[in-house]
Formats: sequence, structure tokens, C-alpha cells
Amino acid sequence: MADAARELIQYARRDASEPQRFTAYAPSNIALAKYWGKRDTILNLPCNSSLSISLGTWGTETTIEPAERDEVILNGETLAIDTAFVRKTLAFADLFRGANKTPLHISTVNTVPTAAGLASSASGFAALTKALCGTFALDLTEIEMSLIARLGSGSAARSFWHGFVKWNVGEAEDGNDSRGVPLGIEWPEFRIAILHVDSSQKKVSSRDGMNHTVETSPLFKAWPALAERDCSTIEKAIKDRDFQTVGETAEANALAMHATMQAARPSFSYLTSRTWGVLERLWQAREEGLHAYATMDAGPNVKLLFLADEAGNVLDTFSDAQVISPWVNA
Ligand code: 2P0
Repeated sequence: MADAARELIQYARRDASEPQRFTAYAPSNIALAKYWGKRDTILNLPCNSSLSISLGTWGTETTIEPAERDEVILNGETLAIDTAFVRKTLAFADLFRGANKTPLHISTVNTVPTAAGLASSASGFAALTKALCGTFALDLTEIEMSLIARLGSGSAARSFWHGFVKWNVGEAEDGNDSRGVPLGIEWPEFRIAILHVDSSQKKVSSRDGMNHTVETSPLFKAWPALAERDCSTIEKAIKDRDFQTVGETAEANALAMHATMQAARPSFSYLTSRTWGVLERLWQAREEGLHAYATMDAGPNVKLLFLADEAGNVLDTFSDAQVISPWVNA
């Protein structure tokens, strides 16, 4: 499925040393300009560029070591070998371990509070890629690892750096130019707050939701150009430290993405009545002067974007908000 990735991995193998124990961490990320829709569902090539902010100490830590037989552990619990998580993890490890299939013990710990509903495939596949590179002594740059992790989950391409990261849409058929690039900009006052709405398992996976939208939503036709424009607007506004444009564009972009799903046939939505209740509260508070904006992903939870000096006001309006400082301890 991924000949280019296999070649890259083969090329990067430094020596024939035995696989070794290795631990790696990758932060989770939230897109300010969303990835929604693939032009290639095998290689996870997107229809548009996207731009995210990483969540600092909220992410995934993965430890890999050679073992007697394959074993996959998630948050301390050994998983049955036929679960979807194990199958996906081992299929991805196969890209690295080649024909001799070295048995591996793969332990994944999500450092995201479970209630936040953010334990993501993005940090998971990024940490897994880094750990596999360490275990098999591969000399790959972050950009190269981002290309490989994209094959596991698109949004993982953005989880190799702290701060703002752009995933360029790329043009190449094999996807070699479709990977994350850090903007290299620090904005220490930037804050994200998670407003927890519901942690029940989503009914439509983001992968299925994306594909169904591309195939059936008449509104999707407008999405790639709009998303590309929003991505550029947000990138420029970040460079200009223009928070209002970042917030307004990110909120509009998220709502436009969710509108493409509502127009799908049949329609579906990750947003619930409670999500809309939170949004109405936010919009009311904004009319009264609160300087915060919302974004939502493939689930009902709301993420607020604001600057440090608004943190008190955000907590006055949403007392249960969990505030993340992306640059603290990152
Ligand atoms: C994003 N999402 O940009 C968008 C916004 C969800 C909504 O990336 O099929 O798990 O593994 O490439 O990366 C979630 O999709 O999908 C996602 P696959 P992924 O963050």
C-alpha cells in the first residue's frame, strides 16, 4: 500500500543492529483549519491543506521493545489480538519490521485526560512512528516521519512538533509532498480550553464520515477551495499575531466543515443539542465582550480559542473548562 514509505524506511536503516527498546512522545493537535476529505483514501492524501496547534503535554507516549510474541497494551491494559486497535497498530508496525516480523511489545499511554474526549489517532500514530524509528534505528527527519505517520492517520502528520503546524496538501501522486511543516512561531499567550459535552463513543468514525461527505454532500464541492483559503488566512494571521482573525476564521471553518456533513445524504452530525447550547452561550458572551472563539472536530465537544488575558473571563462563563497552555512544558 505504501511503497514510497517502505522505500524511505529501507533507505533510512542505519545498520543491521538488533531492535531495541525505545520510548517516544507526541502531542495531540487541534486543527484551526480542518482536514476534511481525501483525494486518495489509501495514502490518506487530503483535498486541502490544514493547520493545527499542538497540545503540549497532552498527547501519547509509546514504548516499543522486542518480545516473544506481539503484544499491544493501551493505558496499561493488554488488548485482545483481534481488536481493531491492535490490528491497525500491528499493520502499521509491519511497514517497519519487514519480512522477518520481529515480535513487538507495544505499550501506548494517552496523557490526555480521558474525560476530554481527545485521545486521538493523531498523537497515537505520531508517537508510534517515532517509537518504531527508534526501535529499528532509522535515521529519519520529523518531516519524513510525518509522511509515514500520515499513512496511519492523516492528522498524525501534524503531531511531530509543538506549536503551529501546517499539513501541506501536496500535488504528488505518491504523496511525498503531503506532510507536516512547523510554522516555527511561538505565541505563548495562546490558549485552548476543552468544554466537555459528551464522551460516549461516536457512531460514525471520522474516516467513514469524511468519505461519506466526499461521496454524497453537494456542499463538499465548495469545501476544498474554501478550506485552502481559510488555511492561508489563519497562517498569515498567526504570523501577524492577529488573534481576532485567527479565531473568527477558525470558528467559521469548523462550522463550514460541519455544514458539509449536514448536507450529506443521508445527513449526519457530530454536534449535539448540547454542543449548540454551548455555542449559543459563547456567542451571547461574545456579544457581551468575551474574546473567545470555538472549534469542533469529529465529536460533540467544543474547544475554545483565546489569549491568556481572557482566561479569567472564559472560566467565569464556562466554569468546567479545561485550559491548555500549548507552550508550557512543551
Ligand atoms: C482535523 N479531523 O483536521 C479533522 C477535523 C476531524 C475533524 O483529522 O482517516 O483521524 O485517519 O486520516 O486524521 C480526524 O481524522 O482521519 C481529523 P484519517 P483522522 O483534525
